[in-house]
Amino acid sequence: GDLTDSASIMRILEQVKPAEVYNLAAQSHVAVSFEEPLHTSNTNALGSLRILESLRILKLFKSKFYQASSSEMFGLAKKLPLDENSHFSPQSPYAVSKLYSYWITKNYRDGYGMYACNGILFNHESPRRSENFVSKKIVKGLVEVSFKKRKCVYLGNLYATRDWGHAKDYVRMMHLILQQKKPDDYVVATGVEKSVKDFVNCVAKYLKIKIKWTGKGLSECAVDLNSNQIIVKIKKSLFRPLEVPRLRGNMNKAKKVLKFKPNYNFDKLVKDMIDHELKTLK
Ligand code: F7E
Repeated sequence: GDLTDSASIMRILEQVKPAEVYNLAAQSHVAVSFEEPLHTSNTNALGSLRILESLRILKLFKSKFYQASSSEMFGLAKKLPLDENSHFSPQSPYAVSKLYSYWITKNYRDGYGMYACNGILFNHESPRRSENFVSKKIVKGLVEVSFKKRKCVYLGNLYATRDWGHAKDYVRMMHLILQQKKPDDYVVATGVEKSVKDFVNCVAKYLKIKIKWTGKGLSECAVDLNSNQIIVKIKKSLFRPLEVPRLRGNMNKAKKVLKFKPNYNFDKLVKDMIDHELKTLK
């Protein structure tokens, strides 16, 4: 189906009569949402409404609904860590569109008694992540540098921090969210905050590339101390019109109710992504 096409959604739901619906469809790239705000809103915001409204029209009140809400909705957070009661302050068309879906999901739950939940997931990565997201870009880029297949990786804001978890852990949580007696909303995070620069340092360490950072602002770069080559450079066009400077979640509710026990921490996540990249390259 296509979330911008109500009829296709309606037809599928009528045929399948699903026990559970996981709405993971989206234009999910924050930077792209500044270039394509209408497409992003149509898919991410109205797309969720199209599913919910189809379920209601078809009287599929037994179908449970999961909405992929995002930590981006918190945006310019005043106080960290962020939990289910934290204030929202979206900083991109992407975040605004996700906030619409967050509220409409709650609205259908409260108004029509539907089993509809929001998983407010912080960044979750895996070897399957595409290269236009920073985690994969760094891993793939530095692996290629270490095999001399590439000279340099270009990045934007090195100082943004994110709470990075593994997609495998988070998908288990999505499922658990729909297995509870009552529908509810949950933050899923690790509670650990790392910067983009920390990510680069961690990948370099695993690949045994000794780097030294020099310069400031747009001139900041990482030099490989072995080859004396610059392997990370900053590119102005990779900065966003608005940035979310820091994100860190508090997953106490998920821990308590869903018994959230992640198998991966930051280091294990990075290692998993590197191992996959090395295997692919070899
Ligand atoms: O950026 C900075 C960038 O694009 C992370 C999506 O899954 O998680 C993801 O959104 C940070 C930002 O992910 C580059 O400015 C620096 O501060 O990997 P990202 P995101 O924007 O955090 C949330 C939870 C979602 O819901 C989204 O769907 O890294 N950054 N240099 C860069 N980012 C990119 N992409 N490329 C760079 O060169």
